[in-house]
Amino acid sequence: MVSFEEELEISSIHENLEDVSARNAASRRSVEDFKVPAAAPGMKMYRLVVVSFGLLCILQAALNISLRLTLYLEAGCNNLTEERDDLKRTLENYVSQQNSLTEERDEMKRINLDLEAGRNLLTEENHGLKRTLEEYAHYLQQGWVYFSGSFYRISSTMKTWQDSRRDCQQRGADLMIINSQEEQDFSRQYKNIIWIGLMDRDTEGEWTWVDGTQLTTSFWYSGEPNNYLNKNEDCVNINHHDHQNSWNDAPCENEYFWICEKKM
Ligand code: MMA
Ligand code: CA
Repeated sequence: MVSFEEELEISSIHENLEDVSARNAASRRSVEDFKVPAAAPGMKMYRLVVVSFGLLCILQAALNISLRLTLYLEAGCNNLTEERDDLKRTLENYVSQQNSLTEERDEMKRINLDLEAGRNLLTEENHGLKRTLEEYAHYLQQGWVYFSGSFYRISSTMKTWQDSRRDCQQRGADLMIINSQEEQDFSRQYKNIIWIGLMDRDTEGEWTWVDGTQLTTSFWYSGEPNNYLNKNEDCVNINHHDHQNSWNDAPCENEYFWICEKKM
């Protein structure tokens, strides 16, 4: 038999159980409230397409960027190549310009050397001409007469052939040498007997001029040379001025006037 108290206790347990089951039901509802409702298969496909499209877009963008980057870098590279080629050409131009300048400089150097040599020659020639001019002035001042490339001077005193020659040599000249008809004619204007630079002292009959050359063209007076009376007539003078052929051999120790010649 169930007592009242027991009945009370059971009923309270019942109530508790109902409470618990009610709370459980409430909490189950609240959990189900938070659950995403299971998607339908069409929706899933839609999501997949959207996500794939998104990924494709990203891929496309990445490709675009990389393509742009490649083109940009390629253009930059081309520019650099062109610039490098330009610089190469410029450098080559400089090098060839420098080479031609070097050649020009060497040519100039050669020309300069030639000019220097020419100038030295001219300077030497100039000095030579100056000396000649000074010599001309000197002989003219001393009263020498110029004729056909030589100066001549007639002495005012008389000496032996040897002393006459010495006098000429002291004046930078020598006794006259006659090589042509013109010179022969020139020599006849002086009316005294005058020594000239011809003798055969070394070998009898071998007439030699004072410059060491042998006699070729001669202007002996008729009958000369005769080594008159074997008097050692080894020296020659101009004796017969009024004749084309005026020479005579005479003893070298005789004293006559003399004529000096200075070849210019
Ligand atoms: C001079 C003398 C000679 C010359 C004869 C010619 C008398 O001597 O000048 O040398 O040959 O004259 O007659
Ligand atoms: Ca004679």
